[in-house]
Amino acid sequence: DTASPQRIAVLGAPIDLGASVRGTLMGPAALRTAGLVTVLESLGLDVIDYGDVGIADVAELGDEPPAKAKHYRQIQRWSRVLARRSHELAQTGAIPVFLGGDHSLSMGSVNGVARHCREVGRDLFVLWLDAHADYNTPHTTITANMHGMSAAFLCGEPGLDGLLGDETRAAIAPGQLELFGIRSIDKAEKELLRLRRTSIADMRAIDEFGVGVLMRRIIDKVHARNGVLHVSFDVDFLDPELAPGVGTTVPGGATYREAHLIMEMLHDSGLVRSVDIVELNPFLDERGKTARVAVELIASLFGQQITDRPTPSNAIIPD
Ligand code: 5AB
Ligand code: MN
Ligand code: MN
Ligand code: MN
Repeated sequence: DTASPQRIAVLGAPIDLGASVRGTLMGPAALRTAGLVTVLESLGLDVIDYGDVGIADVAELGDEPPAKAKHYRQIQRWSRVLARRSHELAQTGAIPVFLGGDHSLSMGSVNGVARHCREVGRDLFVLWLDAHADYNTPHTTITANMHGMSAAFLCGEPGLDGLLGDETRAAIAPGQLELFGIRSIDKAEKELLRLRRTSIADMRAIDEFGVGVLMRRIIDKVHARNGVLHVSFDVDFLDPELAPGVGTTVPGGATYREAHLIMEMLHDSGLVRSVDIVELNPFLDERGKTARVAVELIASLFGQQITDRPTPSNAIIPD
């Protein structure tokens, strides 16, 4: 639409204490090694890599940690610094791309983006591509792992209310969360999701209707509300055959072709304003396979196409 190239702001968050399996802290390095920045540049985008964020300078707060939230203090420091950086990056007009790191990083990244959206009066919708719903709270969790709580936290569920301290918590309405690719939900988590009437495209729905129809529905809804999209891409969304480099594999995930179609449709929608790539565990990967697939998918999300169509036939031109 404009003459100046789209700007992308890459920020790594080497965090792995939110998960039970160590190793996602190597995720940002693996994604860079797999060529993330050069691939985006080759698409004509203006990429600034801000390196990795750290928590060394983030003070500890004095709130009472919840009984069931492992490494609460550390995750709190990550969330606080990420919420602040994410808000700053969104304000620059660039598209922030957060490299994880386990999925607890979204508590900070999405919060910052949501705060910015609130300030500019746009509704933020969050597309959660994941095998899991991540809709546990410290009350419902059976593992106490905080990477299973991020979506619930973002929807304002109780139990982690002191997490950001004085940082403005910007919750999204449960109706602005779109869970997609889900195939593993805990019992209490399922009840909470039912209570909130959360939109869930589980693998059964994907098998029955196909990703094209389900994605079109989400894209149309966001357009109709004049909203924008954050894509939180947990690589365990993909089938473990395709993406073995994750700590929480669940069989029966998205295929190579389904994942590419999703990314291409998201690009054509023009709605995506921010992205997380999370849960890549290079320690468990097979010769960089998962990192490479993740980079390919991000390239599709930012406009790489099999054939170079100057104007995609199904493009939706945002007003
Ligand atoms: B992931 C589980 N529901 O709460 C829990 O990988 C798994 O970010 C959460 O999606 C998986 O610990 C978190 C059993
Ligand atoms: Mn997740
Ligand atoms: Mn997951
Ligand atoms: Mn995981």
